[in-house]
Amino acid sequence: MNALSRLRIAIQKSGRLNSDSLELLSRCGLKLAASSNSLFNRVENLPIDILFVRDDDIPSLVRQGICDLGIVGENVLLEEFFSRETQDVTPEVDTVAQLGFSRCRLVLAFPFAKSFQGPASLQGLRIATSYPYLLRQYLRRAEVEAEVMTISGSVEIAPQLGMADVVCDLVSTGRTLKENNLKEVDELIQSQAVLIKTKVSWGPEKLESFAVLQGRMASILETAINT
Ligand code: PRT
Ligand code: ZN
Repeated sequence: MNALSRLRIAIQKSGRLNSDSLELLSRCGLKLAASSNSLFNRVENLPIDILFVRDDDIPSLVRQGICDLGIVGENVLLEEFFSRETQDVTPEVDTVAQLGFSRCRLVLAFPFAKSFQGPASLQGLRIATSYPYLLRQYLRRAEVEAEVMTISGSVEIAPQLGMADVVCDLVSTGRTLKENNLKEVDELIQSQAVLIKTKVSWGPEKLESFAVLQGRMASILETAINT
């Protein structure tokens, strides 16, 4: 069986999604070959390969059909979608399943002392975020003009440093916001990890491998919901 007939799945190389993604694939019965290559691994018992990448690269790898499937947060998927809103005709991706892990929310947070009376309170403010496209979408809908300051990490510290007035960032427990004297004032999206699938068409071998994987995953997810 050549490389083109093997199903290729992109997962995060390291970070919050990595171990849950690997665990799910392992529960689906996929046995990874012992390999010295940390970016690519063959599955021994099914015609499937795993590619380890940064989570931000997963939507475009799957959209372009370089990978057939991917496991990524809905936040990253939506951000990539809005970053391309004026662009091309390349097919989008299909979301096959919500996987129930890496749950978080993208929220707006204000310093404790600053009051929020709806999106209009953002007018003219500097907002630090790693999600500029989702934030601009929110601002457009609210018909508010604010300065979007894109930073790739440690967003919550920006107001204390005088870099921004407020922030728009992911929360799960809410601890980081609290530690930085910030309060949640509005929610942009809720997110969890999802399995996405390319719209680029497959040959019969890939279709067969996908059917096996999807069947096993569906019963695992169903069990998780019912327990
Ligand atoms: O290197 P690579 O680009 O692959 O990874 P990354 O650094 O971009 O992402 P990573 O591993 O940090 O997160 C991967 C995905 O996990 C995210 O895209 C979300 O889908 C999901 N996720 C779930 C989270 C969180 N929970 C989360 N709490 N991602 C980030 N956070 C951060 C948040 O940005 C904030 O700084 O955790 C802090 C808040 O956590 P609490 O618990 O204090 O609220
Ligand atoms: Zn990332």
